[in-house]
Amino acid sequence: MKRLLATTMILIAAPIAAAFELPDGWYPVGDSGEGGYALNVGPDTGYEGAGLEVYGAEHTSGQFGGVGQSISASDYVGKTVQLTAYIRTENVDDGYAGLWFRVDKGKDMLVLDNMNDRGVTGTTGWRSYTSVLRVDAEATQILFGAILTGTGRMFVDEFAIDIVPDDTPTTAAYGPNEPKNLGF
Ligand SMILES: [Ca+2]
Repeated sequence: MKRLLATTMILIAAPIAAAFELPDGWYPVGDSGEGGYALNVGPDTGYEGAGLEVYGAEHTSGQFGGVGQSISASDYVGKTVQLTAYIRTENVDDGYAGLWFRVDKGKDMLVLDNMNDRGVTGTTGWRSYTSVLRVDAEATQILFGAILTGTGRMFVDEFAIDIVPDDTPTTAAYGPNEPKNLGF
């Protein structure tokens, strides 16, 4: 009887002790996980059905948590590419919620947009956000996801990556097209 009880307890305890697993393709970034930002996919926490929740109540500036995914750049080289996702926030303070979108060549980062110039703060309803980057002809990898810095709760859902017309304004700082004040 004692032995049976012990076995039953292990069976009950196992799912609680098991680490939360993100859906295939996604990985945690920054200070996510034990002792850091909590990640959870709820069946009805998304813009449509399931969505990701990132919770950082105990955290302060300088820390961030969230998710990422990496894909080959091969289908996107030489193109202008738009990342879209829906974000909702609750009490985001001392930081922001946003998408992150990055293009790499091998181990080198070519360009990054992490929405630090236009992040979502406070409590907001579902809204679509975009990030637009040019994918260099020599790019090898595209990385994207969502992050929360500071405190509060972010919900994110329905990511999409689309090739857009080349005249679509980008959201990363490549610098101005024309030089300025060359003669002072
Ligand atoms: Ca969803």
